[in-house]
Amino acid sequence: MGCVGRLILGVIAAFAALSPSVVLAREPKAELLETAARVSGLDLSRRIVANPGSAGHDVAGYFKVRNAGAEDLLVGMSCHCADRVELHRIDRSGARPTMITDAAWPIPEAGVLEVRPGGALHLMLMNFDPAKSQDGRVTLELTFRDAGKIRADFVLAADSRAAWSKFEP
Ligand SMILES: [Cu+2]
Repeated sequence: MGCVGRLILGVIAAFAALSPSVVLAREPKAELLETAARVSGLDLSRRIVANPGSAGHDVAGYFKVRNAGAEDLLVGMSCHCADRVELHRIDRSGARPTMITDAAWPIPEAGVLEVRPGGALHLMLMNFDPAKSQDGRVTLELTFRDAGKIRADFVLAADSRAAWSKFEP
């Protein structure tokens, strides 16, 4: 094979090697989008807000807290993107499901609080305004009884179940 033939094969191989990474670059995995959010022994991950696409809706948010330390309590959340952020629990004990606003959620000692799509718990961002997002994220402030306050980015997701499952197990 001549020099030119080898060169052409080399170019083809380079493109073949390159194209999958180009496709991946267009669809980054969710965990790559997520920056670390830690305070004391608490680690916040899978931070998602459902994106309604327009303003004026009450939208759900989800996240996971890993606790390496003693029991703590999530006592409040806020966002400049919403009138207020409530801790909602779906009560299915009656004839039809109702939403209850909790005052706080416990974070068990050396345990996990998982607020996941399809579960009993969700955040509710009242009168959410997606125009307040930046780079597809909004910043929420969480207040823990012992660990104090932490600000964390939440990724806006059109499909929060799909976004949740994109994260590492
Ligand atoms: Cu709700």
